Amino acid sequence: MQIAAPQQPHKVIVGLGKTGLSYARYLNKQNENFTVVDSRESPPGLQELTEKFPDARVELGSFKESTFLNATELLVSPGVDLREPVLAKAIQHNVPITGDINIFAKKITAPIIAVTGSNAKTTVVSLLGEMAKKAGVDAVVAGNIGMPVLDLLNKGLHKLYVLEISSFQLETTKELGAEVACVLNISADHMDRYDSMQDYHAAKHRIFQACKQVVVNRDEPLTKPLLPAAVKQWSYGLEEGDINEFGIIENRGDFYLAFNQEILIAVNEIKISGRHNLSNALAALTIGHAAGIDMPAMLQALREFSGLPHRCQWITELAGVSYYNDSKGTNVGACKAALLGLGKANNVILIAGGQGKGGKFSDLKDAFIKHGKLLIVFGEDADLIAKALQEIVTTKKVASLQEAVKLASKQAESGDIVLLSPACASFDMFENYEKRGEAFIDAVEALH
Ligand code: UMA
Repeated sequence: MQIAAPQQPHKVIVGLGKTGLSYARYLNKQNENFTVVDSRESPPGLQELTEKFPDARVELGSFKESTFLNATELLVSPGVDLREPVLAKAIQHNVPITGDINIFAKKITAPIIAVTGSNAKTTVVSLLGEMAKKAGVDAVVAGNIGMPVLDLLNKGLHKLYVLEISSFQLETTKELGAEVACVLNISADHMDRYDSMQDYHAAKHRIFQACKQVVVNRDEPLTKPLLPAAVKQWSYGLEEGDINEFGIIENRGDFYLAFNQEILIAVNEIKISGRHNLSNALAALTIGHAAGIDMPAMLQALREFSGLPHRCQWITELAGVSYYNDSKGTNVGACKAALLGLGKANNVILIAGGQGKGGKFSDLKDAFIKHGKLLIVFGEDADLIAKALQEIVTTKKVASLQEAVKLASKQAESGDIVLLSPACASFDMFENYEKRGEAFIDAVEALH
């Protein structure tokens, strides 16, 4: 591996994953020299970098202070913690730092819809993408969803950018200037990366910098920013809305999504399941309306939207028991939403476990009291979850996800739900949450 200390001041790309490679492509296009650093010895983007940019300087292993302090600018990947000592020192020495969303927002003149939140970001931006498409708007969905935004600059311009933005990406974003900005919800996540909930909250609220319109979730007061009255505010919530608000109304025992107290669409026309998904549907409609997307087209897209894999994904029904894969439920907030969204009285057998990331599992108590029947825990933080909840729900510990599924199927009765919503990251046992979800589906299919 070519390892060379830079001779002169230079831009430094920190982290060689998807974002790092997109920085390299971007700087290369600008004819700029750069150094790439990564604290892993063989980072995921290394092969592609050396193939495409054989002249790039690469430093692997422990970060070197001199490289950071000599940089004219640090282009930081979201996975790299700004508290990382070498990086923190460079920031203290006023070395400029930036992130991909920040660079992108400065380059683009078309409107940006910016969505963040602890959960449901990907569902909402995907649905918004479908809504824009149905309305004939030339829109693209990118960001934390898996498409680094800088790669969009190489692919021709669009009329509307729908961006999923993580708190990590927001940390390096200075002035986003979104047409519409929304924090969907805030619950503890990534607490290994933040010193406090306040810090996490502050990172999320950076999405509102210089935005033109704001969308607020009335059911989650922490999503409301402190902004001047001149910034237009829209809101949605699961209760009936007021004038100019989105909400849910009841009419003769049936429920409808509504705007301005007028019916938009019946709840039973919507395919994505659970109350939390009604909130997601309302979020997309409110954001889309603020951005000027045609309402009938949005409603048609909502009717057709059947959700995303690994997010409260219905797998099958066996002997009257429904199996749901919510492997993307990687924090307590997501798990709680799935329990409350899918549960009916005490009919949920929950499979949870993995790496807890400092999450507060006792926050699941109320949801368990309402809907929990049995808790099956596995993985690195199984004992922590059990300790937090075993007083209120029967809890069993198993060694693997396969064992959890077998036990769940033995204990379940007709009308029950077996839900994998781990409230944890997957990395102790799986490559990622997708692989964990696939392993769950395989284990369920093996029950046939
Ligand atoms: N690295 C270091 N030192 C560190 C930490 C990381 O060198 O201290 C290196 C790693 O060795 C690795 C590289 O940085 O080589 C990885 O960079 P990265 O973690 O920023 O990952 P990317 O591949 O660039 O993917 C990132 C987002 N990842 C994270 O925020 C952790 C992806 O979100 C996103 O899709 C992608 O940019 C494109 O925008 C993933 C994610 O898990 C899905 N996001 C979190 C979430 O949704 O909860 C925030």
